[in-house]
Amino acid sequence: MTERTEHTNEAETVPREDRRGFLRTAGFATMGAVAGLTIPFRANMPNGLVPAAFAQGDLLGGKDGLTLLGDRPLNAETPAHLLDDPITPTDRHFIRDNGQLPDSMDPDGWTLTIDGFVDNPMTLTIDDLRENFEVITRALHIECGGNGRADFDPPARGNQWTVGAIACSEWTGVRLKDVLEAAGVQDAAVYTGHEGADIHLSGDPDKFPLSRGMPIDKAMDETVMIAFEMNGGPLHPHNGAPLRLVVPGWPGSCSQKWLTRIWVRDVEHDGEKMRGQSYRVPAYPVAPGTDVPNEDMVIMEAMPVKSLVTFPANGSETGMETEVRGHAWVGDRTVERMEVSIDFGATWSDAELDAPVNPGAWQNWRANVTFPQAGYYEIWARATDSEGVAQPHAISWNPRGYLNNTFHRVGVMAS
Ligand SMILES: Nc1nc2c(c(=O)[nH]1)N[C@H]1C(S)=C(S)[C@@H](COP(=O)(O)O)O[C@H]1N2
Ligand SMILES: [Mo]
Repeated sequence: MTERTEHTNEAETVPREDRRGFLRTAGFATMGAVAGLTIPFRANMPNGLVPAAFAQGDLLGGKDGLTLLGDRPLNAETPAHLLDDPITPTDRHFIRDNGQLPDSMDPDGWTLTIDGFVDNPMTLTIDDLRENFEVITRALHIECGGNGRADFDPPARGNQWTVGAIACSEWTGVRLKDVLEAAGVQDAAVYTGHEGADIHLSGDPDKFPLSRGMPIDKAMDETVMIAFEMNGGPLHPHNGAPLRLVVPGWPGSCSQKWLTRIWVRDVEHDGEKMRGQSYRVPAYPVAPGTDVPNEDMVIMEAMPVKSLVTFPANGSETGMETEVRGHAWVGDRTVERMEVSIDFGATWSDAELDAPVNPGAWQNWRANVTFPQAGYYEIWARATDSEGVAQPHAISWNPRGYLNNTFHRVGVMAS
């Protein structure tokens, strides 16, 4: 990897691995000791009871500080201030599951099938991928198409993501393009269809919780990866272990987790959540609350320009001068400009913006702000992409609450 700015925040003064590993193996007595608690009625605790205070952490498989949105399927987002690192640690990568975890996530014996409109259909193990293709490591961002849905008015059905369904981890794997070239994509191919081993909520083995795809041109993009490592370690169970797609800049739903098959098709893929209103937006702007017929909805492709303020945290106290920093990203373009405002958007000043460490990575930015007097301020951050498109003030409303890229606002008390 090329240069990065490292910032640490308070939560990292305790080495997270140690704390997590310790908690995972600790009994109740030690858990109490860790939290600095005595449990007076410990003798009455049923054997195997997980103390309620620890239950969420346990459910989220060691994830650190994520906000649980729902547990069936499991969905959890990361508060903005916990996304401060230039590369998102595995235990802070958000979770968006449409079904239940596969029965087995054992990398040994896991296979990926490439078939359909290819000359050489193949079934590959993870070792085959490692041995036959160039293994690369890239920082790539994944954002859920519904990130920001909580701000829709009238509200949109679905997970009420605020700002934290975004992450940029470092992925190791192979280029999808290299694998597709080895399989020999035929001229008739127009689309991919992705399948994973997760289980539909109904338990029906014939149904996929999610099976999406992308146009063949996007599948052949250099940045699209089949990943078997995340941040130098195994993939987290809820982030698709042991094998997944990573399609930076496109709706997260393209990045199939627990990947078992890439079906090369001569028609647009019609798998689960490709049709109707799922991951689609109206072909034309509509007034909030409009019912849009299915035939007027188009499949979402590249995500719009967006940014986050990851320091300071919303609701925190700051001095009269502070560094403000975060990340900015955009679908198939790059972010060209980053600005901040402390006067509710009346004036904006340029922030320092890094180039992406590689194509498909988010871009880190920072600015120093000086508050003119003590009091409450809102820090607003606005990114502009390489086509001159900036983050808007207002949501472009759509029925399912996708693509909200309004700018991020963080309130602070300066003194
Ligand atoms: N097999 C499978 N892949 C999936 C999903 C899923 O439910 N099943 N969810 C998708 C959606 S909607 C998103 S936003 C991303 C989220 O990736 P993450 O959970 O690793 O953050 O995974 C995608 N891949
Ligand atoms: Mo998503």
